[in-house]
Amino acid sequence: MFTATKTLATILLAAAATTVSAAPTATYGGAGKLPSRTTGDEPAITHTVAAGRGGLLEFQPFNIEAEVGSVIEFHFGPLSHSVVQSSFEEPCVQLPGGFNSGFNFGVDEGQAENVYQFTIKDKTPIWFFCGRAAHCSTGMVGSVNQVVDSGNTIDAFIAKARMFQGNATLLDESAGDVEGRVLPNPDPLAGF
Ligand SMILES: *[C@@H]1O[C@H](CO)[C@@H](O)[C@H](O)[C@H]1NC(C)=O
Ligand SMILES: [Cu+2]
Repeated sequence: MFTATKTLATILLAAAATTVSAAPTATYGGAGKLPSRTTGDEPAITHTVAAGRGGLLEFQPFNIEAEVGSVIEFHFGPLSHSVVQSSFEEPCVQLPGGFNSGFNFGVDEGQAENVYQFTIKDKTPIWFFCGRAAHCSTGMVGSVNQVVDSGNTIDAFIAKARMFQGNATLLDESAGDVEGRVLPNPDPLAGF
């Protein structure tokens, strides 16, 4: 009895160890791993997105369905990430006039002290990527309000990003921050 229990525990430990050792390897996508947290009442719902949670090169969630008037709020994990608006066609290139959070969210562990937000003004799809080096080309991208029927889906966008070679293309900082804003992190101890 004792032996059998011990064996089972050993198996479980081995399984857990496998899971842990796999974590630092970039697991792209992350569907369902961290559902968008929503707080507040309409129309002031806030959708929280984690950038680089657990050292992964991904946004969680990477696809958000958001009503007009709701807020998308990015929390930044270890390493240094950013969030930059692109077109659907060029996932790793900043859209002229699009938002760019800049790189002021670096942190060694936990979450950066500030978050980056923008408000959804209409249902036009928003495509975004991490501007750090080649993170975008590994699939560190996301969308708000993809249009499934158009073929411009988040899956197609991720595939395009991964075909891209090299570092992201950013415009001058002055060209960014069109819609976005930096605020103190309201929940720096949660979730990372
Ligand atoms: C890409 O970015 C990395 C990190 O900033 C840098 O070391 C490297 O030189 C860049 N590569 C090119 C081709 O610009
Ligand atoms: Cu990144």
